[in-house]
Amino acid sequence: MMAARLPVDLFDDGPRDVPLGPGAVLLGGFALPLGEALLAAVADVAARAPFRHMVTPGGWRMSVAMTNCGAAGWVTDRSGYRYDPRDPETGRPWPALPRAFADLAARAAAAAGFPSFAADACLVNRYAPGNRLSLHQDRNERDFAHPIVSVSLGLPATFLWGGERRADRPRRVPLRHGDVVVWGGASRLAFHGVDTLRAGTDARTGDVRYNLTLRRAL
Ligand code: MD3
Ligand code: FE
Repeated sequence: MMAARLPVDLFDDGPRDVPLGPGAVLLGGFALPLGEALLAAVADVAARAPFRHMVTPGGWRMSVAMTNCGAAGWVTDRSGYRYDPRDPETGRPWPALPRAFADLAARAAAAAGFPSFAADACLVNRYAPGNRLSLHQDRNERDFAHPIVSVSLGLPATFLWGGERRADRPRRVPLRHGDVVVWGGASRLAFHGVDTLRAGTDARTGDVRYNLTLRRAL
């Protein structure tokens, strides 16, 4: 018997390459084929450098849990923000940057017009329902000519993309599992954040969202 043709749109989950602004592009689903390998690598990193809630210079504990891998990791404490070659919690160097992270970042950056991007650091963020990341700029890296590549895994989130000034009303960009965004050029110093994560269940990550930000920090 002939199977009934389902009313599916083959392109529903196809590529969604959306230019977000000068130097910024959303590569929808770019990391989908690698999702499981990336999550396995996150678990491996977290086994050696556990997720923790860092304290801001102002004394607030961050709701988002973080860890790092690579030659240096982004940390904050009462003394300020910095890249540190060692994990302050263990005194050991951060776990090496997994090959899958570095390869993905290079391919995504090239697809977005940054052909020679070589990440040396990755901040791994873990969001539970109710967690948010308030508007900020990423300016602890040495050279802003390098883009930042971000990879979303697990629960969906709403990314908040502000402008050059903190007061600019942010645009809301939905990010799903497997989405990759490359932020370079004139967008590199844009204010950005993540809206409060809504509760949900993802088949791959359960009740959390992970975000990888691959950077050239040093
Ligand atoms: C735009 N992470 O770790 S990723 C961060 O989803 C951070 O966890 C968010 O902001 C997250 O610093 C957003 C997207 C992102 C990352 C870096 C950027 C957007 C950016 C740097 C400049 C402009
Ligand atoms: Fe950021």
